[in-house]
Amino acid sequence: MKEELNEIAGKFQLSAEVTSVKPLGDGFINDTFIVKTLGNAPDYILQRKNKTIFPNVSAMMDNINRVTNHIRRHIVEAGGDPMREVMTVVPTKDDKLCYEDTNGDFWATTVFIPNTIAYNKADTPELARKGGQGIGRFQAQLADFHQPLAETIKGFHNIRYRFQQWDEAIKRDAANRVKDLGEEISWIENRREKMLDFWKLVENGTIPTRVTHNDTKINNILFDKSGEVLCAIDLDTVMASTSLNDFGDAIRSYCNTGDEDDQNLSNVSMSMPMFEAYADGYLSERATQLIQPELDWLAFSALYITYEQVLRFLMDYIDGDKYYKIKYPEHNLVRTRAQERLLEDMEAKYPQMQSAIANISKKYRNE
Ligand code: GN1
Ligand code: MG
Repeated sequence: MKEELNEIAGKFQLSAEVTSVKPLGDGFINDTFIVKTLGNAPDYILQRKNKTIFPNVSAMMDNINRVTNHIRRHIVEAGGDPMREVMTVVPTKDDKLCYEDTNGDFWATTVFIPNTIAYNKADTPELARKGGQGIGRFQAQLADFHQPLAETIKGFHNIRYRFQQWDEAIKRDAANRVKDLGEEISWIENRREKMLDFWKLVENGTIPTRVTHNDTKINNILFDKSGEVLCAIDLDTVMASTSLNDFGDAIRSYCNTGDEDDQNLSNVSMSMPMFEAYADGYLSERATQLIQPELDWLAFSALYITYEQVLRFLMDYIDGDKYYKIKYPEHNLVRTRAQERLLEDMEAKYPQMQSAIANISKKYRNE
């Protein structure tokens, strides 16, 4: 395996000889490796992209390449550091953005950014504020990106499409688990109409579609050692979507006082101080650019994305754990229950969340 990985790394335009290739992190979707090189040359991140989840890796890499090149131009104009404040895609020696190996797996490489921190949890409001600012800035850098992007995962945050998949999964009952999930399934069904009512506002254009990240949980943001956001990573899902999804998914992760897969549900709740801090950072960059319906529905986006996440974890459990990597047999069910608890707490705090957004946006819009 080691030799094979070295060989795969060697397919890319690296600026020095490879000294080692080792696994990095524990992503849910792709397999990630760090490629160390000789001397002062940069190191690299090598990823085997999950081809079941991403049916067209070339189109995905083309999205990432165009988006990062666009962001890089803004960074250079602003006098920033283009090697640290945005990801850099490294092409193969024959100038492609990904390499297909003999098994039909697709690999892609980016430059490794040294001296950074990625968090799995936000433990201070200050960190949440910086995270919000980081995603706000990312969206702002892409506000003038008007090229079409490939839809890397069909209907990713489209709840109508998710219900279609959900109805099929229940009917298929591939792992024969539906019979034990009555409570969880009713929990989803009780909220179906409310979620679809919101989605109609996206379908009728009241809430616009923009270029967004779509997977903004905290460990997809790189911070430097002084606590400033450097850049958004894990750009596999950059595509056209509503700005709300990036906000909602971040709240789902930054503001949870427990873990995403906490077995102890009493650890799980939505922290209002973290919510206010994240919203303050995000709106400091975006309040004057978003339109009123986006601001009106910003708090709801946290409920929407958390709901979608419950549905996706439970659907994967029903399907027999085909999508997310799991660490033990009930993992997807544990994730489901922990995210249900988080959403219930958000529902209880929704009026507070809404008034916080209204106050913070007024502040930044000088109203
Ligand atoms: C996956 O790839 P990663 O671990 O950052 C997933 C997200 C989920 C998240 C749940 C492409 O994110 O949508 O919200 O797990 N990414 C994809 O933690 O499905
Ligand atoms: Mg990730």
